[in-house]
Amino acid sequence: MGEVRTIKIQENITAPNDRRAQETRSMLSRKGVFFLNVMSSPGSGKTTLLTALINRMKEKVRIAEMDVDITSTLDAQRVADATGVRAMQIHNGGLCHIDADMTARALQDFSTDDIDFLILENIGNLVCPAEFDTGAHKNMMLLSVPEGDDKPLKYPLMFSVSDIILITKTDTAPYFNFDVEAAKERILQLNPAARILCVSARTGEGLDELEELLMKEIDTVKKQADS
Ligand SMILES: Nc1nc2c(ncn2[C@@H]2O[C@H](COP(=O)(O)OP(=O)(O)OP(=O)(O)O)[C@@H](O)[C@H]2O)c(=O)[nH]1
Ligand SMILES: [Mg+2]
Ligand SMILES: [Zn+2]
Repeated sequence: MGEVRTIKIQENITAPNDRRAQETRSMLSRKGVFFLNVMSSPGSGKTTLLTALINRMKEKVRIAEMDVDITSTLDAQRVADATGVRAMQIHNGGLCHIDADMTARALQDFSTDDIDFLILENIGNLVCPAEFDTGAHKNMMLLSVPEGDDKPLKYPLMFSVSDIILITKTDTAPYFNFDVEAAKERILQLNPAARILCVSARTGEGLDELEELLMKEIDTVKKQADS
């Protein structure tokens, strides 16, 4: 079994979130660590996709993962067992999101000296996590086919703050009336700069493209740190 530590972090509501987030981003930029925050509703497939992605990328770059959950250690354990990379479970005291201060305090206990790529699996929620900058360089979100193509209309903030938007579980398309073009149009109306990819952790569709996109981000942060 992979080893997983757990840290309990309660929210400090007085911390000015954006300043704290910027401090984390600058600290990681100086070290050349690309930090990706991954969000979606519960069960969209974050852990499954990240596990597949880490296994494809772990020989090329050094990766660590943090998972946020209310009480369980299931996701960090799943990632540690399935990939062998260093994983941390953050228990956030029952909140439905994680903010910059909680992320920063978790990082005090989780070394980022020996990695190139830090992933945060945020808590499953399409509303709150979008309101808090965690200090990540980029936000990535998943919209799975079973959830429906209307979600950009119902949860616009999440789609607006995400740089990379994955339409996932595309292997289930035959069973759902998910209109990919309509979803893309709705997303681009909210967020014209969004990179939208269709992926499936089951079939591997789109994972080459996603890996390539993330490798570019990792390279960019690394080059800026070296210069
Ligand atoms: N068909 C199909 N099922 C998938 C895919 N990705 C994930 N799943 C399934 O979706 C379910 C939820 O996946 P998880 O990876 O646990 O989802 P999550 O977003 O991490 O869930 P929370 O952490 O609870 O928010 C599991 O039964 C997965 O096997 C996919 O691409 N295709
Ligand atoms: Mg998960
Ligand atoms: Zn919340």
